[in-house]
Amino acid sequence: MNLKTIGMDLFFEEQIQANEKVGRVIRYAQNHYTLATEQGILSAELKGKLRQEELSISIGDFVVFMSSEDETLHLITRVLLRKTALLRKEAGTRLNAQTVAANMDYLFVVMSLNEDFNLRRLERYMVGAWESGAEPIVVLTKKDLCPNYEEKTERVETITYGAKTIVVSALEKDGMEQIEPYFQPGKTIALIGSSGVGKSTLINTLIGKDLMLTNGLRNDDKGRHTTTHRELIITERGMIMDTPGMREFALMDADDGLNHGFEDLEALMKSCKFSNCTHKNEPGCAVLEAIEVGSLEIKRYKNYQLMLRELKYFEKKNKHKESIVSSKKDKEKRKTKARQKKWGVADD
Ligand SMILES: Nc1nc2c(ncn2[C@@H]2O[C@H](COP(=O)(O)OP(=O)(O)O)[C@@H](O)[C@H]2O)c(=O)[nH]1
Ligand SMILES: [Mg+2]
Ligand SMILES: [Zn+2]
Repeated sequence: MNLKTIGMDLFFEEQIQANEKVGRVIRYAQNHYTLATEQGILSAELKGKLRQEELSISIGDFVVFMSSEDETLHLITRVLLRKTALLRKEAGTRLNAQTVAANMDYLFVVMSLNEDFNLRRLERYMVGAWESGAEPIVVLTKKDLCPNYEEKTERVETITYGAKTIVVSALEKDGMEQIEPYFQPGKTIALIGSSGVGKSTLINTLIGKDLMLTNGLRNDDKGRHTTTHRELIITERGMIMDTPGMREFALMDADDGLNHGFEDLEALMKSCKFSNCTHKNEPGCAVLEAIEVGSLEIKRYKNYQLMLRELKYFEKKNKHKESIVSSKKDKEKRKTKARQKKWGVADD
């Protein structure tokens, strides 16, 4: 397998030595990581030291590995710094971060136009998506079930600044050509969205094969928990991965994402008359004015406040958590790298 096909580029090349072997995690089950490598598909385990560090390796990660002399055993020794990562708070825990997907170039935020349609949930997903560092694209599905899809698309576009919106029916292969600009050789797409919105169907239609199990009933828009087969699918045409079905998307450490997802609101808050405006009852409050004239939906503002509180609470509780610290470090390094690239400064 050509390393370019699996997404290897300068960002990762700079992190490895000439004699090191590198692979990309495409699947994980019971402590075994399936790697796509130059030598083909291999099954690898974590080196003991990494296991002790409880390092979380995600599908999409690039790793360095070594092999036994007879090439039958493979051990992952190192995980490369991530280009992008989608994090969420692990379900059922208060404090743990879980990497949902790593090193995707594009993040498709998938929502169906009928049952699942929920702007507040979309806002939440968008915050996580912006935070990931990948380019978010809103994908509205099941167009065939929604006669007023145009009106709904317009409503979506009022809350998803800077992200492109695509409307499709994967079942009827309608609008799929809009996905082509993102499904490109060496590029990775990751999908997030509630279960039942049509992620697996979209993947199957895109790659032209029934690789993913979908909820078998046609036109049943209440499908749930149908993904049993989660993996990074690699083709010569492009790569795509699903994420675990999630009932809720709990944010963590997503202040940049919040700023980006609510650019409109942040700009408003800066233009209030008083710099310490609490946007409750002050004269000259740009937020209250916008709500009054109808250019800002109060529900959007409330959702923003909710997420802000959530992140603040989380930050306080997590001050000393290693998992967050390391993901923060990752992020800072990424940012420095991006800056260096921008200003043409040589990397160390
Ligand atoms: N009518 C219609 N149904 C769809 C479409 N996409 C998916 N579905 C149906 O929605 C259900 C859930 O789809 P699935 O792809 O398994 O959703 P996932 O949980 O997000 O992976 C299945 O019954 C699909 O057949 C679509 O574009 N139109
Ligand atoms: Mg699925
Ligand atoms: Zn104000």
